[in-house]
Amino acid sequence: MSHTVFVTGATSGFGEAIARRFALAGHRVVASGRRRNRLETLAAAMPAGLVLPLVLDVRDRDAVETAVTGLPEDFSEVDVLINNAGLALGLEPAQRADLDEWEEMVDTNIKGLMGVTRALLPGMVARGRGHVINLGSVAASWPYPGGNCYGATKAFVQQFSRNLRSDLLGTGVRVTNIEPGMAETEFSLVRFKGNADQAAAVYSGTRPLTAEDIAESVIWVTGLPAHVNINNLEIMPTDQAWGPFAVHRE
Ligand code: NDP
Ligand code: 8X3
Repeated sequence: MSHTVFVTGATSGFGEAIARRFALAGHRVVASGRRRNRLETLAAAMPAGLVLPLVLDVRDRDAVETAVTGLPEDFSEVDVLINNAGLALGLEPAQRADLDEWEEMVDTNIKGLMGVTRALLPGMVARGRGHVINLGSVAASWPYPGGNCYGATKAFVQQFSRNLRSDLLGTGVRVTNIEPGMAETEFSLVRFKGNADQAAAVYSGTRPLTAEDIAESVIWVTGLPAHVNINNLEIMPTDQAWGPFAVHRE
């Protein structure tokens, strides 16, 4: 079956890999993000007419509404939404963290995801089929120093995904929360404000997940029969696991 897929954050990392995988499999893809040149490069590299580049900042609620209602006919019946746009900023302890950065994470990872979901859900419900795939994180369930607000935004994504399932029961619309661990994308470059050495050190000497690994999991969950819903999928690199409890001693 051919899908119409709406991907947020398709200019880099997971979103770009997911958009590519769907387009190369012959599905129509609305590829959105803020960097126009990257979206146009992606569209030009894919089979003609399958990728619609859409410049969109998910934090702009009105722009999200306008973009969704203005989708050209060929791309208007979105049946797969990939809520991927998101970011972590900084790794400072809460008492030193930048409040503006916390707000940017909330505005993007929580409010942006809410807005795009709310704009696209009615069409899915009306058509009796659809799939919302949210990019959560292991940081939703497992705390780490400096993960403060970022992890909390992903905890929202986890519970929002579950509550969506409750609301959508009987509509034919599926919801999946994919929770990756360490994956090498531009994520750390963004977190460390463009400091390439600091970003590279995160992945140095280990074998992180790749964007392609996550795209593969998205293709898997969407390709399952319509009566099967993967609720939550936590994925770590083999080289990553949990740490022990931390104990402060005098
Ligand atoms: P990247 O930095 O490579 O990609 C992030 C994407 O989000 C970019 O395409 C960026 O596009 C987009 N984005 C950021 N802010 C906005 C915005 N306001 N409006 C629209 N798009 C936006 O990181 P990843 O691919 O790794 O991250 C994708 C998702 O996966 C995020 O939600 C992240 O939290 C999550 N994740 C990442 C993990 C990792 O280790 N890499 C692990 C677990 C989860 P542009 O700047 O062009 O707008
Ligand atoms: C990204 C993974 O561990 O950097 O969500 O928070 S982590």
